[in-house]
Amino acid sequence: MTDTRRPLRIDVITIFPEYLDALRLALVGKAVERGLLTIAVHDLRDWTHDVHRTVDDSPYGGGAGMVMRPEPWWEALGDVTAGADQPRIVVPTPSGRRFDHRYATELATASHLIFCAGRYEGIDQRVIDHWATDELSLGDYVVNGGEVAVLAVVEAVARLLPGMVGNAASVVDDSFATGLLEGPVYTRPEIYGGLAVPAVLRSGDHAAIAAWRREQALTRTRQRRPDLLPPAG
Ligand code: JD8
Repeated sequence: MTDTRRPLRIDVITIFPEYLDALRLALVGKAVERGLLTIAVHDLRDWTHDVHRTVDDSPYGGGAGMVMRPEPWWEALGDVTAGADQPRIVVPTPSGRRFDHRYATELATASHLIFCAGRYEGIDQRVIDHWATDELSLGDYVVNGGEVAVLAVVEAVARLLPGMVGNAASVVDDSFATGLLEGPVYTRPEIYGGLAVPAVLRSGDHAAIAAWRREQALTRTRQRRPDLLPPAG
């Protein structure tokens, strides 16, 4: 089916634009080539006006580290949003809404996503208060900047776009789309390291294979992520 939707537009603002080079590779890179989405990466320092291209300053109230100055973000977001139609402006932060499959499906319905990848101790709160529609957390741990969250979110959102993944079934079968973890997968050779591929997978009995795969996913989910299963009873 031809997808008549306009391509999802993604803008990323960062002081490490090369960090996002990975988005040119693999499925996301191919999707950009196919026009399913556009990705523009912007160097925040292009909106500074001093010889040192300064993006940070000491925190009011003292404390360790530096805070990202509001001015470059304000000017960058003013330019990137110019003419845009209600973009979702997503700021990765440890204090954000936990990113998960449901959140990915929400973001995949947007026509324009702008990611603000912060560094240091974070971005001046006034930028977030005025511009951000979303504060998003990759998980309950701390990393050194927002770029890795942008990579993960763009990967997760892009695979949900119509036409992105060749075999549409593989997306609906994704772990968190089904509520279960992925089961084991195997390929040739039939025996390797003295270990054989489960016979059912070589049986050609598609009903038995489907049943086996579901049981494996259920068992793995019970053992590793019981929180994903509905409460018993
Ligand atoms: C954005 C700066 C580093 C965070 C002082 C360490 C997301 N799940 C997540 N963990 N950490 C982040 C994240 C960390 C960031 C920035 C996202 C910008 N830092 C700061 C506060 C404490 N350093 C994240 N999504």
